[in-house]
Amino acid sequence: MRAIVLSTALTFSTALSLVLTACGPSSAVTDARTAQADEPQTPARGAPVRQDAANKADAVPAFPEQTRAPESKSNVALKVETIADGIDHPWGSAVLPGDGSLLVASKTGKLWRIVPGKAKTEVTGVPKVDTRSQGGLHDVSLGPDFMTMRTVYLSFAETRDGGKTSTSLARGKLSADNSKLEGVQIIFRQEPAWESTGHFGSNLEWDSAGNLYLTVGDRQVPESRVLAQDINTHLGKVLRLTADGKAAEGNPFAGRTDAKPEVWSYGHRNVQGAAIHPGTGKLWTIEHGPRGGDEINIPEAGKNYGWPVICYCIDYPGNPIGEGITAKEGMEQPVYYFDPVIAPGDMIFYTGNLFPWKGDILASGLKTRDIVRLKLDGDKVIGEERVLTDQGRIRDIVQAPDGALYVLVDDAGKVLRVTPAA
Ligand SMILES: [Ca+2]
Repeated sequence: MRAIVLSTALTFSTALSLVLTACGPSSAVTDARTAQADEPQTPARGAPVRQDAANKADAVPAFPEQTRAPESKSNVALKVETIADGIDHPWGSAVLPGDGSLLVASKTGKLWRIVPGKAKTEVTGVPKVDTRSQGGLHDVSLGPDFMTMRTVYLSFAETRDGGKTSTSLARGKLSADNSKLEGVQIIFRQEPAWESTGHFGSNLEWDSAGNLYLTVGDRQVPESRVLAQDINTHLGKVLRLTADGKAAEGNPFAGRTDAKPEVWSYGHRNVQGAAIHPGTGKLWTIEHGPRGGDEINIPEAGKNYGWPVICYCIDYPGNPIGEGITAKEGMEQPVYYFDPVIAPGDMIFYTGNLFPWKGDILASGLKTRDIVRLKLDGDKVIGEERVLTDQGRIRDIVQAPDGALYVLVDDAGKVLRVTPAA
């Protein structure tokens, strides 16, 4: 975009000079030329990773860094080891303290404990999950009290009355031998439940105060997706809950009779990935768009992230979403968007020392079958690279204590340990 803007400005300036020249010698011409010569040269933006046509051909980014950042190659050769296989669509993971082992949730409703170098073992006691379509056991997260109480949280698709479903949240205590969850209770249910098996979200992230962000999708069908704009529902929202599954203190709509107190931010489509920024402590999210419009946002209290009113996307049949607009007063712009989409399963901020990627976002591309590395300058994306491009649909990434990456590959049913090749 910047190159186009510059060339437009140059054309205009040249035309202005010609007009002025046609009117005879003038000091204004000299002044204009001098100013042009003295202007600092904007460094050329490198080519982006994707250079094919966008789905939303008429979209103009709100700022130059909002999409298609220049490719930024780190040229790290990767060593890939399979530490578990035979997992039917692994979805979410959590690293256990101590030995670098992890819990892995699978779409089919099973929870596994993986110890690198050993056979995987099943953790029993998982609540019954609705596995149809996009349902399943989704995320797994250790409670802030895990070291003393061994509390584990699970987000999942639950069958509700009348054939409806919801995103629900359960917690239980992981037994000392890591073989089962005990005393499992469902502590939160998305309302209203909906007759749909799509767009559940759902990612779990803890803030530094011990509150839990749960992302919940718009439930996919036309009748439900408009409710992403209705703060009196849990559809298409980021929710902020206590460790007991109640509305967290200080939530933006607390005390209102026309809003759900659990809502943190709204106007989201289907947020399956989220991470806390290691420097600012703020929540960042990554959500699925339809054709175009995958977004990274920094959801702030009470703010509206636009879906399904604004979007850098078109709908699957090719028609516009709503009025086909990308910006509106009172609605937040994404920090970054992808068109074409990557279909993001999750994101992390890399904080280790093994890779030269400290502070970068690593996002999993289900559709692009890779990891999308985004280099940041503050809140702006300034570079993009695709890594681990030969393993399959990447669902989830988690950082091991030693800085290695554990990567869940959806279609291959594997958990990989990825490190730099020696
Ligand atoms: Ca948005």
